[in-house]
Amino acid sequence: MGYRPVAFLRRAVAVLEPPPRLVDWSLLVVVLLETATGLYSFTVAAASGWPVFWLHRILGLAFVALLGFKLARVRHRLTRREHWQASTLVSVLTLLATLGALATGVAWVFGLDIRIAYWTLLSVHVGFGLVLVPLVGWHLSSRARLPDRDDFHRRRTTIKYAGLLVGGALTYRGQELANRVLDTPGEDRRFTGSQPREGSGNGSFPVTSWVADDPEPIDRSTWSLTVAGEVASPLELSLDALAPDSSEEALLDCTSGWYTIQRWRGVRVGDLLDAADVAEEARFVRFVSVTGYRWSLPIAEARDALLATHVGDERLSHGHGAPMRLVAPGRRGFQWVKWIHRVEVRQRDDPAQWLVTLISGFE
Ligand SMILES: Nc1nc2c(c(=O)[nH]1)N[C@H]1C(S)=C(S)[C@@H](COP(=O)(O)O)O[C@H]1N2
Ligand SMILES: [Mo]
Repeated sequence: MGYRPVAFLRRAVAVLEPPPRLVDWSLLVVVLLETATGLYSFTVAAASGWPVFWLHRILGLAFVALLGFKLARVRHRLTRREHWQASTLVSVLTLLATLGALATGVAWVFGLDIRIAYWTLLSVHVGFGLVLVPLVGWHLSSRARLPDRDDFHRRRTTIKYAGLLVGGALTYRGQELANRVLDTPGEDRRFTGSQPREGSGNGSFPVTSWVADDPEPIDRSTWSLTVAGEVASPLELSLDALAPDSSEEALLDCTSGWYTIQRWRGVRVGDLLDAADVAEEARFVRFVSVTGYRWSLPIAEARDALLATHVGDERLSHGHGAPMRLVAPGRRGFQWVKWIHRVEVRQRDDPAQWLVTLISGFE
């Protein structure tokens, strides 16, 4: 007893462990792929996009094995003082960021729902991931050896990597099974990983702003909505001139890791566009916040979207975007622009919006 699991582990390691230099470069490749899939997943709102989340999870778990191989090989450089050098500090920081990213990722899948200061555990995970990229680059620049030809061209190596990925997929399945058996809160996550916020109205879901957007409450008596751009008759409407008579249930899924289903009420964008008489060349509709934050939707999709003044039969609170916010079903939360004061009909898409959402609100 006790001996067998150890022997089994040894054999598993022998089967799965790639040559050392390949382990190092694989760690880099996985960090880059995790960054790419992680960032890309922020834009995915439709259930058909599930593969990117799965890939991110499988690679993350394969990373645990690769890191284990690496640490087993280099641990003396960390534990023996005589091996310490300047680059050891970078190695230790890289290791800490890696462990932080892995631990928060795994804890998130189990449904651990704590906040660290203002941030959800998922946002902390993203933070660790983003600092990891420059750290890994720095770490490699001081230590990297290019792989040898002998490291490639081997069927065995291919089998090892396939084994790592299959192992990652099975481990993730196992973690999901554990969620079900142990009835953890992780079981309620959407395919995006987001956890539910139950209830209806302003108080039932968090106020979330992206980086620095935080305007003063808007004066309802002086606010107006402008509809302009590729239209024959531009509009400027006060709050009293708007009839919030369309309503719809829609799911808001924030990339910081929560979602809520609410009944939203307001003005259908298509009705506004008809009133303004849209030109034939129009292709996109841009929704602009008083803070400068903005997002564009293709015109057909925009027509179906709602400019909400109410949520769950309550008037929108300031934090949730009063007097008017975009409700864009099938889009991630960061595209649901709050505190809207302009709707611009345009011929072209707006790539700069990606940058603007990050920097709006900074003086
Ligand atoms: N103007 C503006 N709109 C915004 C944001 C922002 O920072 N500024 N944050 C977005 C993000 S990240 C999300 S998830 C939703 C959150 O809406 P809520 O604060 O009502 O929950 O609003 C979006 N709309
Ligand atoms: Mo968000």
